Amino acid sequence: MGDKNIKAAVIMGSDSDLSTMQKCIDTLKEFGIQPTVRVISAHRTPLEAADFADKAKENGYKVIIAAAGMAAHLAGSVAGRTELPVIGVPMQASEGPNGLDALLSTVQMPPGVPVASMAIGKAGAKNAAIFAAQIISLFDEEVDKKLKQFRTRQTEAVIAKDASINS
Ligand code: RP5
Repeated sequence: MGDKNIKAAVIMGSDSDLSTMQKCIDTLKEFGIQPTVRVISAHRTPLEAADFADKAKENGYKVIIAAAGMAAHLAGSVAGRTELPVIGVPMQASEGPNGLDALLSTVQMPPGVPVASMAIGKAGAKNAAIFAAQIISLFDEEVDKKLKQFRTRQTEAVIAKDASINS
């Protein structure tokens, strides 16, 4: 592994997270970022998770997006093994706590090892991609341009809706 042109990795604890994380992958592609996508679990494949984290920087990634549900330790365990920025996306995998379990597991990192935690589910998946693009835009002009265009389109769409409601 290690295509130096691939700047972002999207990892998730289970293939059952993919339907939610597809929003993240699609949004990254809209910004011209082709991510590596992997199913890696902090609990079920801990050695693979450690190996991925240990080699992520030398493999050329600039940012890692890690999604997991229930006791969501993936983002945190990866963050503990790399200096790369790690964005966590809590998945709504359990029936009881509705993703609150994953949110708290993702966001409540001990001081010294931060994870940028997004919202639960699809909103978090989309925002993770935008946040990753914001990081990459600091050194990639094409992504920066696409990010500005996205913001303009988003603003114009809301203004148009406001105008149509009042017309
Ligand atoms: C987590 O457990 C995964 O990220 C997933 O959200 C949840 C349930 O996994 P499956 O039982 O659907 O594989 O590790």
